Amino acid sequence: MRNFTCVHDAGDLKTALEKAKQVKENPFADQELGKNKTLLMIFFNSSLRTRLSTQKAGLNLGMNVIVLDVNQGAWKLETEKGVIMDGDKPEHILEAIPVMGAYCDVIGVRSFAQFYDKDYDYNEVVLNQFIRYSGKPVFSMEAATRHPLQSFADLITIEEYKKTEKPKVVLTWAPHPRALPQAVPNSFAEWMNAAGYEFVITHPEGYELDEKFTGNAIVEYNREKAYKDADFIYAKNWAAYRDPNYGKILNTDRAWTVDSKKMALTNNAYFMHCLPVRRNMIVSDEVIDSPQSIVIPEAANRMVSAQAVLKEILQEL
Ligand code: AN0
Ligand code: CP
Repeated sequence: MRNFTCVHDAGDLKTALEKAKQVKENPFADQELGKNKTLLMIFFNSSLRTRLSTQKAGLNLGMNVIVLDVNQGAWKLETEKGVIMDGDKPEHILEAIPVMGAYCDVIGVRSFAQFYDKDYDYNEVVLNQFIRYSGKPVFSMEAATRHPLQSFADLITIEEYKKTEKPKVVLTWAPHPRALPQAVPNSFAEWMNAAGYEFVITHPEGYELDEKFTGNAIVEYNREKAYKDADFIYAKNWAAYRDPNYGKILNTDRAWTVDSKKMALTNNAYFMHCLPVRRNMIVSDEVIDSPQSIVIPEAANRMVSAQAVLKEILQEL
């Protein structure tokens, strides 16, 4: 594997899952693989899980790890090409990226959608610049349109908990006070489609995602119908994708909060969320505190997905 930005980079999912299982069972088996190799993690946005789990994954593989929060202590970076740099940004990403590449062997990048310009976001300008100019393998730690390490961990988790070969997995939109990117739901849809599960998406009108990611997924506007007989309920907020409302909040109706009443419609479904989660907005305390909530093992699997991906990248260095 050279770069890891989407489900296609993971190759055959059965094989990827098998390899992830080996990593989980024996996390220190490949300590030599990363010896004298440096992982550089670049954050343009906040993180708890991605930062810690990816760092731990690198350490498990014997790597050295450097973390840079671009917005804390580094020079402010200009990302637009061709601008006259007379503003508040002293350095251009066109120099910063190859410099970063010179100091490491593998680069992880977190760069969320900014919601100023849909094309800029959906063309993954920042991530692609790292791929183009760093000279090093690059993996996404949540970019503008996808969060593949999260989706891979979600897939691992569903495989661990599922009781039938093709479980019914339901992605439900849920309310949130701030406009959040579509990266997690886009990516989740892409991975669930690739896994071949029965996959249903439910959201209020106006929250349709890019069909490039949702593919043939069933979009069910009737929430109760969507929940019926679900084996997994995966909650997430996202801002509107479609024009003219790209990046806008259209709805904050707490009727969409995942609660016990709605969970009662399911096939005793497990509750999942990528975290961080706002309690009693996205999900009621009762549901997230119930035995059906698997958000903690889901987050723990972020270490597994990160290590499985880093291992593949290291093997091709
Ligand atoms: C981010 C998002 O929704 O994309 C990160 C999730 C992993 N969430 C927030 O900013 C709250
Ligand atoms: N799920 C996830 O990526 O969490 P962080 O934003 O804390 O990394």
